[in-house]
Amino acid sequence: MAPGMHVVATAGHVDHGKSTLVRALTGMEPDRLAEERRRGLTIELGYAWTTLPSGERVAFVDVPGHERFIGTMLAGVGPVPAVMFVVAADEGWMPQSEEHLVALRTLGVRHGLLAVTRADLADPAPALEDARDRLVKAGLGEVEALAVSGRTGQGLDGLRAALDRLVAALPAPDPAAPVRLWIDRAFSVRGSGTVVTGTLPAGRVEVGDELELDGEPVRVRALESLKEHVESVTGVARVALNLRGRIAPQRGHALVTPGAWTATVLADVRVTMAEGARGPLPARLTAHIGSASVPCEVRPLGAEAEGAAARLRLSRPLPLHLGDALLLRDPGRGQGELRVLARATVLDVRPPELRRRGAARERAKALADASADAASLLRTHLLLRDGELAAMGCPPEGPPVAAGWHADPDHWSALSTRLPEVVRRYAAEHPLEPGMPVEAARHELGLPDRRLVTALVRPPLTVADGRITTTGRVVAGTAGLPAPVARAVRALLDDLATAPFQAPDAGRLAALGLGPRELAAAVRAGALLRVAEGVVLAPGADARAAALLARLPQPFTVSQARSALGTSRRVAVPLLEHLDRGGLTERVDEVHRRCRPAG
Ligand SMILES: Nc1nc2c(ncn2[C@@H]2O[C@H](COP(=O)(O)OP(=O)(O)OP(=O)(O)O)[C@@H](O)[C@H]2O)c(=O)[nH]1
Ligand SMILES: [Mg+2]
Repeated sequence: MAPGMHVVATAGHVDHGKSTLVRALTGMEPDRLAEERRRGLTIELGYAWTTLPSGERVAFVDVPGHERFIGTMLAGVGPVPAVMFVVAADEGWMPQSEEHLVALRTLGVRHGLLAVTRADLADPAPALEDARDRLVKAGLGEVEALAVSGRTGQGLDGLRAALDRLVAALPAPDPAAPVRLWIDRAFSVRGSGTVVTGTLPAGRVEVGDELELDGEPVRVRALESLKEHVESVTGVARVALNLRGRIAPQRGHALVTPGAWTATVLADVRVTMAEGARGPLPARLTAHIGSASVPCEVRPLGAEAEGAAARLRLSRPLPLHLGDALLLRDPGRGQGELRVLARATVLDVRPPELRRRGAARERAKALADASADAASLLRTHLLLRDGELAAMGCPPEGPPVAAGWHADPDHWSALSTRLPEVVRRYAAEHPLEPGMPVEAARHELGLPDRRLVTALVRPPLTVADGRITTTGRVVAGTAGLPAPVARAVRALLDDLATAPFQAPDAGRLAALGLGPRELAAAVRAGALLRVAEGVVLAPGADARAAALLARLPQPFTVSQARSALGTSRRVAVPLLEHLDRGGLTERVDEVHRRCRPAG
């Protein structure tokens, strides 16, 4: 395989040496603006890259640490999967160290390492120990911590090796994922038109592709990655796209695969307060996702206790999927106050209107039990098409009930009970007609497609010549679990909805308070699937994995399986062994497996 590319963002307090370290590692200048060099301060996002000892390439998005530029910092970190957290040995933990860490935690960044820099100025040991504890507690996993100096070069070889280990442990993103490229820079180049840059988190972009920007079609004329012309690029990658279209791109807008996302100003979310933040949330906040920062209104839907469900109204549409995490920030707060307030996990991107009295409360109850998946969506929307589910980021979990339609099982069985009654009544009222027209039944049942009616026909009903004549699901649940465990499991399931095979690591489990006993209870309740010691996935992930693996050329290797599933070896190896045990896959030889035919 060609050497991969990885993207790592910096984070840390102002002046702690982020840019100096990036410069020392890459030989490139992340602070490009004259003003930045004059003031010795990062203002805009900086970009620099290098080749690691293994041959893998890593691009850094260097963020500003000054508290005034927190919006820019979030835009840089937003689409990036891993972070190099920088703390100065001579200053130790500072307010923006804390704010950046809260932001990373809230955004769900779970991979990183710690560089305690300026180690030539002070003994790095105290800062190192303190900062490492904080990062581990924040769910960044088994954080490697290194003392370095961007000035003398001390520790840089060790840091390069640690970066190699960090990127090797990152889950492989899905190359078939729909594209959502959050723009972080946009400019015009004389002679070639509009250019945008961003971090492509997953999926693939090719020269000639048609993408969409705020609903407008755009064509990719040319493509660069790390200043090299390329024909195609697969995430994770830094990319620059030369675009054709009637567009004026800006930071915070996204280029997306047409039809694969839902652009919405309304979203129903589950609010999780950030570490140290207290509710209630102010009604007006700024929502951050990717490189976007958008003013929004927050409407709590129920009493706080009911799972903190809320409806967000964004000031402009954003392309969203269920399971997306938005960071909510209060831009009005002053110095020293906690400004990162909460994570909002998207649970619906086409929320129903709340007109009746008590509708908001009921909605809050429904959302308290919802996860970011097709089953939860169907409980609200009852019937959805394949394409609608895809645009909401929820691949259907079972076969369609009819021609690309998916139904909530309860709703579907209620309909199949109602249809014979409706047909009987029609026959009684129209004794001379040879049965009930399918169209009349569709209208009576309030269905959007006649094919749904015919799919509901079963003996003793039959359908012929467009007329119907006469002659009932289990979702494993968190319901029986203690409330804190149920909540923690739902948070995991939210994570897994977007990345179904990226099992939470020990740090994440610990951060959620899920120890061996809690996990065992959740597995017994059928709320989680245990693949191996400490490796859990959503129920049904094994069948889903088998279905994905069946599409690979057979037989396949662990590494092919790993990239098809978008995960790491830590998960892929035990998952394959689990599938072997379940008879879904079998070993062919030392390195190959194949899927076993069903039955
Ligand atoms: N002695 C010493 N000085 C350093 C080291 N790293 C950075 N500095 C100095 O610390 C100051 C700040 O460094 P920067 O790299 O600009 O810090 P930064 O974290 O990028 O700052 P912002 O981007 O504004 O948040 C500069 O004067 C650097 O020369 C180091 O390892 N040793
Ligand atoms: Mg800097």
